[in-house]
Amino acid sequence: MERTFIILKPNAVRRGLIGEIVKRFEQRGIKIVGLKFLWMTQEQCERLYEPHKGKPFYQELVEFMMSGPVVAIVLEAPRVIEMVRHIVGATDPLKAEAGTIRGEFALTVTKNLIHASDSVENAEREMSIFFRPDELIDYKLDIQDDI
Ligand code: YYY
Ligand code: MG
Repeated sequence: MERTFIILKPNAVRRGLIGEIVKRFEQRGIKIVGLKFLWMTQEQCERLYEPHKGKPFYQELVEFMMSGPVVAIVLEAPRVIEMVRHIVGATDPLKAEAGTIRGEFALTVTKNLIHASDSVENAEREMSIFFRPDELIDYKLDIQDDI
């Protein structure tokens, strides 16, 4: 079983889209194993986006991510990293397919509503910035045998 890490960005919270976005993962049968509402610190933000340090969009991205509270979530399912990125859509909302989160609700690259890990290594690294191991909850979904 694989795990991934997502963040509902500050504009997703401000626009009242938490339920709409979380619903899409739940209805797919993906299990929530960690969930937190928080305002990112500079340190958390710099660690999360460490791979992007020095890129032209970095400063704007960091400022935006700290402009309000976010929802940090750890999800679990088979091949969940790829599955979640598929549900989220392309980084640039202009290129995101209709039916994806970004393809339906986002307008610009910076404010593309949601972060999702892109590899097993990054998922582990990113979730460890926001969750202690004991904050990830082990339980069974009712639908486990049905999806
Ligand atoms: O993984 P994903 O979020 O789809 O894109 P990344 O290439 O990892 O970039 C992270 C984040 O940076 C992106 O969600 C918005 C922002 N960004 C940007 O503002 N402008 C770009 N040209 C590329 C990325
Ligand atoms: Mg990325």
